[in-house]
Parts: sequence; C-alpha cells; structure tokens
Amino acid sequence: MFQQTLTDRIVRLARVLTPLLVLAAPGAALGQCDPATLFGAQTRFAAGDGPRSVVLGDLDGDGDADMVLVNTSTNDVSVLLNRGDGTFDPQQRFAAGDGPQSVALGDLDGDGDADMAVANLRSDDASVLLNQCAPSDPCPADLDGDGELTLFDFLAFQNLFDAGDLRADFDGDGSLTLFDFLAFQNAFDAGC
Ligand SMILES: [Ca+2]
Ligand SMILES: [Ca+2]
Ligand SMILES: [Ca+2]
Ligand SMILES: [Ca+2]
Repeated sequence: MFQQTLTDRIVRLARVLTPLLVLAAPGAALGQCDPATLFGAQTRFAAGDGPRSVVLGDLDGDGDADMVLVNTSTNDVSVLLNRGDGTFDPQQRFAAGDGPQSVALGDLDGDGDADMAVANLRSDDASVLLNQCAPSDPCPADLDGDGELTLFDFLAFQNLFDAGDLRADFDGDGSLTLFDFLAFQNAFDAGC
C-alpha cells in the first residue's frame, strides 16, 4: 500500500516536472535561431584587388559601423561607409604600403574619431591614416553661420523646420517634431 502510494506520488511529480524540464532543456528556448536560416542571403560590395582582412568601426561618427578592407594586391584600403541599414556606399580607396595585410582602428591623434594603422608585409612598415572627418560643430544653434546667436538663428531654424530640412532635427531622431524646438532652444541657451 505504501509502495503504491509512493509510486503514485512519483508519477504525479514526474507529470508536473516533465513540461518544466522540456522548457529548460537546451534547444527548447523560445526565439532560438534555426542554424539553417541564421543568415539571410549575402549582399556583396566591391573592394580592391585581393582583399585580405576587414575591420568594422564608426569612421564618420554617425553611430553605425563602417567597413575597412585591406587590399593586398592593390596596396590600399577600401573604406565603405554604412548607410545606416547594413548597406554601404561605394568604396573609397586610400593608399597603404606594399603588401598590406591587416588594419586596426583607434583614435591615434586624440581628436575623438577613428584613425587607422595598416601593417604592410612587403615594405616592412605600418601606414597611419588620420581621420579627417570634420569635428562636431561647437555651435550648432548658429544656423546662419555668423558666429553669434541672435534672433536670426531662430528664424533660420523656423525656415528649416517648415521646409522639412533635417538640419532642424536637433534631437537627432530623424524626424521634425516639437522636441526639435526644445532641443534647438537648449542649444541656443548653451551658447557658442
Ligand atoms: Ca558610421
Ligand atoms: Ca582621430
Ligand atoms: Ca547666428
Ligand atoms: Ca527630431
């Protein structure tokens, strides 16, 4: 009788636990990726001759990852800027040394943007390329560009806003709303 009761309890416990164990089992998690469809179809972007390595980094300061390829046969690098959606503008080529093999990104001159260093196999040296992307505007509210903040900058903002010009997108969300007025006001109050 005791044996019977114990067996019943074990069976009932197993019924309760089994679904929980299945949920916790590897491979059963919700949202797990199917290895067969993990990636969509490739999209290809032209580089130079014999690209050997690639690095990603935000080269133009717009927050998305751009791409640098090292072209061993053409002795240069290809820079492809991200359009913000994982597609890239056509390459821009910059000369490196002889037989470049790899590249690293980092702020080498301390101005806040990503520069690059390229290792050149055949010329036994490194190429340093400094990023010349314009630094961020120290006086964004000076929309008429006269170096001071006046009523005319308010009027210029109003005109840009009314024209749907994204230079009036002061909160940077890609659309023009009341919050851009507030962000412009804050930039104006911050001065130059
Ligand atoms: Ca970028
Ligand atoms: Ca830099
Ligand atoms: Ca002004
Ligand atoms: Ca906005």
